[in-house]
Amino acid sequence: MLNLFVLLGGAAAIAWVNWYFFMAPRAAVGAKTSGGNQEVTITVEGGYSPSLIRAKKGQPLRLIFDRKERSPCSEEVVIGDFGVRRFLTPFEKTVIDLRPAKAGAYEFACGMNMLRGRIEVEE
Ligand SMILES: [Cu+2]
Repeated sequence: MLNLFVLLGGAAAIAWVNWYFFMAPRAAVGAKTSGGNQEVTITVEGGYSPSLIRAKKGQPLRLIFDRKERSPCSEEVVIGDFGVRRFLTPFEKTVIDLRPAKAGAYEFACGMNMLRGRIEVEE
């Protein structure tokens, strides 16, 4: 009987972790635009905040990663679709300039693919 509870508890914990990391609702933040340049600052601390970014296609998009921790998990950011893999210095801002040519969803993640975010590029 006790074993069953342990098993159920474990299953519930796994389900929660999956929901938290992959399905929890996230508020989208639109990149600020000035003179055709889009810019958004992303705080890196146990995750990306915001983790869902909206941008317009065909316009330069500047992501400013503001890393507020030393945790090895977040030391690299990877934006596969743009061929970007960059080291984020702790307690500094790292600028990554993109120019999304096509509408679509582009994932970014830490080097281990644990922390995740998404850029949604609209027409
Ligand atoms: Cu990581």
